[in-house]
Amino acid sequence: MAKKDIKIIVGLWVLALILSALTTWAYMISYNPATATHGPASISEPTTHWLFQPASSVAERVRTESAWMVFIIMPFLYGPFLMLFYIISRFSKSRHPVADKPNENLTLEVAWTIVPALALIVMAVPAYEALRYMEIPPARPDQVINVTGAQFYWQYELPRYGLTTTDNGTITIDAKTGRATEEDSWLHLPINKTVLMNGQSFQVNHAWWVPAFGVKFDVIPGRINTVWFDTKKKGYFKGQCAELCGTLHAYMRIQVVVEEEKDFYEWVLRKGGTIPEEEEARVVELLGADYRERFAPKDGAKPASLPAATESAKSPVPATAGATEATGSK
Ligand SMILES: [Cu+2]
Repeated sequence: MAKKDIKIIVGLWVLALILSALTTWAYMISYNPATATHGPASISEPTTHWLFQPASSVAERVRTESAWMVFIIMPFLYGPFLMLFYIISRFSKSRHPVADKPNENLTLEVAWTIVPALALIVMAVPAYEALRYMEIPPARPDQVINVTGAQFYWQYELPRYGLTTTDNGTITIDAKTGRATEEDSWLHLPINKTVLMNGQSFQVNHAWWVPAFGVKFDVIPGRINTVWFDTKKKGYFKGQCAELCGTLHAYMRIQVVVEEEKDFYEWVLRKGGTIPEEEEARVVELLGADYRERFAPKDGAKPASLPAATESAKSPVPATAGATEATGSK
């Protein structure tokens, strides 16, 4: 191999680095400016992509780390391919009829072992930090939600407001308003708050997964798993049960509405929730002193929840609860 070839190969590796930087840049600017600051404005709008429109700090963190990974990994894809194309053309039979005698190059062999190993270490550090960030919930979360997976619906409990709501996955779009008639039974969250989520299940395993929040966690009978995220964007965020849990697994959709604090309190009151003393002043400020009369749920207006779910949710799930025991003989 001539000196010139070595220069060209080094040049190709520099090109590979530039291409990687361009790929990462293209990846990072792939926000849709129309929806970058908020999620879908109604449930009938398409889902925003978690990678391009993260709606929580956790999802943002995941996105930043993955862009960093792309930057580190791509040279290992571009570099060998560029070299391969160059070598195929440079050392073809017509241009290089007599093959070089194969020989060893210790420096090169050490380099191509150490460089990828270093790349793995460089990737592991921010990945571990991101993991820590995701795993350690805030000490004083603004909202605590207890989610329970069931065959085949989701039940949310907001203990602070004495509120339980059941989302059975159905979405009926009202042609006039373009909104779903079930909206009140979905999980509602106020914007710019930290949320701690405790998940459990009866019967079988499920997984609560809302990509825009960067959250996916297993909910398992007999234990409580916890995740956290914050609500950085208003809108309708969709998710799905991500653990094959039975015949209607595909219908265990998840809908989360992130809205202004005022709208959130209105929802709490419409659902028959109570406002804790320490939040009273804030609610009066947002909704007016007569909020109790104005937003009290009318008789019969309380959305019916599935009785089986409510009963089981009240009693703690026994550690040994099997499918037959939890479903009971109903
Ligand atoms: Cu499920």
